[in-house]
Amino acid sequence: MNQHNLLLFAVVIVCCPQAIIAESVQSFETTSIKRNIQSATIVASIRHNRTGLSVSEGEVYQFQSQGYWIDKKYPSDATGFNNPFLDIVFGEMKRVPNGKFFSLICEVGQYNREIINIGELIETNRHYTAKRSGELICYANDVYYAYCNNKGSVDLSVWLMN
Ligand SMILES: [Ca+2]
Repeated sequence: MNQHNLLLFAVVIVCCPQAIIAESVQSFETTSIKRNIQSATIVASIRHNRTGLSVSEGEVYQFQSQGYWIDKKYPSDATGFNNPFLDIVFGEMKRVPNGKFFSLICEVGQYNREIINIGELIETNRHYTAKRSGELICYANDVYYAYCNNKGSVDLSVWLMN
């Protein structure tokens, strides 16, 4: 961690003390995504939103979203927002650095690093072919220690294409 990031980390800890509390992911029933639409709510202030919905390797999925969420004073939908100042100062510290701020991101399973930029898929109207099987665990793309000023939620809808 360089000096700039160390200072940022200190500021965030002072402003967001709950950021240092570890979140545990409890065991949870999941269901496979089917051809009919299934939905889950993704809360902006939660770093790991369990959806209870699981993808299967090799299957093709389509995503849509509804609703708005807010990063401090910047509203966006699930496709996220661009802000030149935030991108310069904090862009590299986002959990998915090459994704937009507040783009909806899902990981497949708790411990692997299969990351789906759902916001970008929705924005570009593309499908997703699952590279592995597991539950979708989702979040707004933000700096890991900066979730305390997040508000709102988006609803993610997903269905099986093939
Ligand atoms: Ca934030």
